[in-house]
Amino acid sequence: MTQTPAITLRYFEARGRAQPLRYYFAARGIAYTDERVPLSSSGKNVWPEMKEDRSRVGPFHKLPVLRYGDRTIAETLVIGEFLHRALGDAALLSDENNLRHSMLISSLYSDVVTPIATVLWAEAVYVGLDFPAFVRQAFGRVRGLMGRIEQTLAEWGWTVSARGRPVMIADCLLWEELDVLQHVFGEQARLDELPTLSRLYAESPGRAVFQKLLAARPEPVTGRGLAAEAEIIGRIRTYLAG
Ligand SMILES: N[C@@H](CCC(=O)N[C@@H](CS)C(=O)NCC(=O)O)C(=O)O
Repeated sequence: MTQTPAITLRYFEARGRAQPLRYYFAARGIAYTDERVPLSSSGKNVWPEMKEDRSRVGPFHKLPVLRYGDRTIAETLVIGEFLHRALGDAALLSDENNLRHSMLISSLYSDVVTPIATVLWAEAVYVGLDFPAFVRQAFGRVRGLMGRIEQTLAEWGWTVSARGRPVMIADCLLWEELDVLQHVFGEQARLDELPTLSRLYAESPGRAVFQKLLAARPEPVTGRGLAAEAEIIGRIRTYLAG
């Protein structure tokens, strides 16, 4: 097992921005404390008070926050980049492959994670929104990008290179987004039409660990809570089928 200082990952009781980091620690056998802050929908609304405690929520008063020994690191992308270097992954990749790793993370985070979360939150945020039209538009963009990622990962030979090295942050984020895509958009995600991504999803070296973690703690993708999110997802699928 890799020797590290004490690690705590603090995030809400949701998959959200932290789930790929949870997968990463589990797949790599890295001991850490998975501190999950209850969502307000659970009835225990501890966040407003915690949010004022900079020692726990970091410089921007948001989560996730990583404690790594005596260091506090905020911002999801920065946490991922920090772990990639601190745990020796960057040293295992060539300059070119480090760039590819970062590019894939950046694209998935900005153009897949964020739009899907925005769709799930949209009705609460934008009063009077034409939600079905918004869903179709957002889904079209995300699905289009997945086609581009399919082509790029095939060109990069990602499936083969991923088999020859430890599970890295980009692998965890990619698997999570492929899972979330299907969870939210159902069969409309049409993953079967994307052979490289289908294969990466089915044969990712971390898959068994990721699935075990998900099954152990079924949680919503966003902070809306399981019940509210399930209802929204049901409607999203209806709009896309119509
Ligand atoms: N730019 C930050 C955004 C973090 C963020 O917005 N976190 C949300 C949860 S996903 C949060 O802490 N929300 C509570 C709040 O803002 O009060 C990142 O990428 O990590």
